[in-house]
Amino acid sequence: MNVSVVVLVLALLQVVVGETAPNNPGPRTEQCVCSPAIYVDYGDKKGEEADSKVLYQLRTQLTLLQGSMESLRTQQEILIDEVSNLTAELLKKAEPEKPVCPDGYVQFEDRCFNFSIEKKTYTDARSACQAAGGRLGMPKDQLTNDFLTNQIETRYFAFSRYIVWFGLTDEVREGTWVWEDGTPLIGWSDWAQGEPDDFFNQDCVGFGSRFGLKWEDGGCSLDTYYVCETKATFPPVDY
Ligand SMILES: [Ca+2]
Ligand SMILES: [Ca+2]
Repeated sequence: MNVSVVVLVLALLQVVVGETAPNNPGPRTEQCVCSPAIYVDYGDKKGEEADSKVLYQLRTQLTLLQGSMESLRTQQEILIDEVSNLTAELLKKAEPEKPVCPDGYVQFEDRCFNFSIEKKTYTDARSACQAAGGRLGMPKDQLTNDFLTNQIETRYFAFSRYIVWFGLTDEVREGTWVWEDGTPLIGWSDWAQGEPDDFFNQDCVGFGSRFGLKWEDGGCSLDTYYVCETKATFPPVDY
């Protein structure tokens, strides 16, 4: 029996032992599962060396491929995140822009209101509102009036007695009430019981705390709180 035949017999014995003893798999059995195609020749040492070389190369390639796959997975995750961000940005840009209020103002529909911290005469309050780009507030309807009185209740609740000027006066002609935008008071109003009474020439109007924030006329020279309004505007487009 020459050397090649001995090696072949030993190899066959090893395979048989590996198959009949699954609890003790030899290294050969494991290698055969990994890549049986490489065992092309057990006839001599040279063949085994060649097989080991091929196996080594295949394992190296496998490691490289696994690395590439991991890298691709990472890139895929990054791309998914980017797509998600871009989609959100597009959706945001597709939304119709809404008018907004300047800082310090609260919005009601398309109007913005600011409630003073300091007290001023009616004339000075009017000037302050105009200087801020607006005018004294005008509660021309029930909904606007309710919004303003609710705001006032939360802001000035600590004070026992106050008036909050808004933009309505009869200073030009007694008994003819005119809003700050020059339109006459017609239709809906919210005068307190017994008001307006022009008591000692009262020509300016505000929400009166002693009347549950219903309207009262007061002396225009009274220093008290006031409410300004301005229009809500569309924010500048961000290209
Ligand atoms: Ca009057
Ligand atoms: Ca009065």
